[in-house]
Formats: sequence, structure tokens, C-alpha cells
Amino acid sequence: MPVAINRRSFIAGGSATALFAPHLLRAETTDIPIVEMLNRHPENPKLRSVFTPRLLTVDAGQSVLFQATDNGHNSASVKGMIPKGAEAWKGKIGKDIEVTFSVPGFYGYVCTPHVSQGMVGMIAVRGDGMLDNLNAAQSVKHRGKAKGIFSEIWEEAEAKGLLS
Ligand SMILES: [Cu+2]
Repeated sequence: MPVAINRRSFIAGGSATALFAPHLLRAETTDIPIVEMLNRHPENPKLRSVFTPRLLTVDAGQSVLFQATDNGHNSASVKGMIPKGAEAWKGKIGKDIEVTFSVPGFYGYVCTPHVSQGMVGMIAVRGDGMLDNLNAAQSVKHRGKAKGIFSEIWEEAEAKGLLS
């Protein structure tokens, strides 16, 4: 499961809380799942430039935080790989970005500088009409290693029963 932190309490808690009880910053949780942007995969350091987890399932209306744990990465939705009516996003390099997923379906995204090295991921958003953009999303062509990684992600999604 992704790690979740309570960013609201971080802000609301202010510096006094941070000074006296820094552990509290990580102790509370919310339901905001996190996708980390990393230079190396935590379990397989040979894998460079990865989103972890690269496939995440949420419910419609939930937000996801793409966290710039390592520098030099971003998260940007792929044209043709998000549902109709959904908003595209493009994070700044090295910055966190929080995205709310209102429309059910499959959202493919990439790291702009590392897409050809296979730094890609997907958010599967559960809800009515989730499968509506499946064919369109799977039909998008990819370059370099992105092609193979997206294939693996679709296989993972299939194995999790998300595609039927
Ligand atoms: Cu990257």
C-alpha cells in the first residue's frame, strides 16, 4: 500500500508542532495515496527513474499526490490516455503535484524527461464507466521503453481484474 501523510495537519500544525513533535507529521494518515517519483526503484536499484507504485487504483473523486522524493522528475498525463471529460495535468520538474481523479477510467502518465527510458505509470479510477476509455488508452502508441513498461502495467491491471 502507498504511504499516506496528512498534509493538512502538516500545514495546520505549524512550526510549534514540528519543533516539539516532528514524529506527528508522519503519524497521522489520510486517504491521499502517494506515487513517489524516484531515481531508483527501492527494491530493484537496477531500475532507474521510476514511479512507485507504477499502477495505482483509486475511487472516483479521490486525489493522488505525485511526490518528488527525488529531483528531476514530473508527472504528466498522456494525450489520448485519459477518459473523456477528464482534465490533463503536467507537473513541474522536481515538484509535487496533487491530482484529483473525478472521472472513472484509465489515466496513463509519464515523466516528461524520462518517458523514453520507461518512466511511466497509470492510475486506474474505479466507478461507473471505468472501462469506457480502455480501448482508446491501450491504442496509444509509445516510444522507447515506455512501450514495454505500459504493456507490463496493462498486464498487471489485467491480473488485478481491472480490465473486465
Ligand atoms: Cu523522471
